[in-house]
Amino acid sequence: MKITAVEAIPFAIPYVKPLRFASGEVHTAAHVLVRIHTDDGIVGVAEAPPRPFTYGETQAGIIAVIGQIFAPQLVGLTLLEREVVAARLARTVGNPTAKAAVDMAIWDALGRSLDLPVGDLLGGYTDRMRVSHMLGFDDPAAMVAEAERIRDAYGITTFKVKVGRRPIGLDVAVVRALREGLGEGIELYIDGNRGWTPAEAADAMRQMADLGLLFAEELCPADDVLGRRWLVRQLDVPFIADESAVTPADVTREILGGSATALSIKTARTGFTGSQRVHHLAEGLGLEVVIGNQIDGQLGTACSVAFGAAYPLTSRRAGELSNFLDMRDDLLTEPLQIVGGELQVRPGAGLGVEIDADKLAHYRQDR
Ligand code: MUC
Ligand code: MG
Repeated sequence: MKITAVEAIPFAIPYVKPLRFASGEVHTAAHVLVRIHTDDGIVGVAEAPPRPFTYGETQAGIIAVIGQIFAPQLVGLTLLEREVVAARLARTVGNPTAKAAVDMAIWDALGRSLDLPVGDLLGGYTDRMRVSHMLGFDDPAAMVAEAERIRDAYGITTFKVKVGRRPIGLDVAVVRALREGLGEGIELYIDGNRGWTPAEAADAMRQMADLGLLFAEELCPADDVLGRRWLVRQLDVPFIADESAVTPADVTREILGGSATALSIKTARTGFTGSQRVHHLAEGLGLEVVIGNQIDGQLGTACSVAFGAAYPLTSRRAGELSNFLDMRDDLLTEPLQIVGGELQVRPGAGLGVEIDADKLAHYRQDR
């Protein structure tokens, strides 16, 4: 079970329609496929989605840090030495999605070596999750039409609405149109990606007070600690920390400081090992948790659902597991299927997925 090589392969798959939100937009899934090879011939996989506007990582930077810094530190370790891996990766600051992909590819390789699903190794609570779909910026009619299409095609009834940075009246009109168009039976929450000031956020939340929001997520800049505390104190729905609470230490600071009351856990940035730490902390603190999406492809989504389904806390709420629906294609031999509003965990060893060699050859950017 010794690690012999760590590969970082750039690939790019276009989106059918771009996703736009307050801190950026995504037109192409220009991600990095990470492959961990062992001396038994096992190969574990995971993907890193660069999000320069959130973490400062780029595709070239992820490839460089894995190739130049992480790979030499990991070759020779066994798949069971995951805490040694975590400690070595932690010597380098930042680079969350690069570290997460390395960690998850090691878990995948471990599961394949033991012939056990990763979800069972993590916690084995359930085999599926309800799915929440993210609606990017558009006008109200287009966002309602998109939500109806997603509900009718996949049975999804939970929607996260992107807000912030554009006129508040437009965001409020979108949420109102969704509630009126899709009815009381759907769950709605908003994500501002740091796009409002605390006063703007308070105003917007007042205007949406009758719309039955489930949560509000990262409405204003994380650095505005006092403003966020002021905002959170006046809200009557949980306030989710996303970009502002990536590590367990961030979680402690945000929650105990009163500037958030719930958490987004994204395996794309904390892997399985770090996400376990955040999960256990959230459980101890009694927080609501949502499995978030770093605008992942199907491989990243397979990781999210494997982790989310592993625990009662993370599988309780609908997880954000559907961004891949906006991509033109993907890398897996068997595409993930959302049916009846749910995504099942793949049953096979490791993550239970295989990379399609022809698709990888077509989309990889290094050959
Ligand atoms: C989200 O929940 O914010 C958009 C930016 C990012 O970092 O993640 C996505 C989704
Ligand atoms: Mg968010």
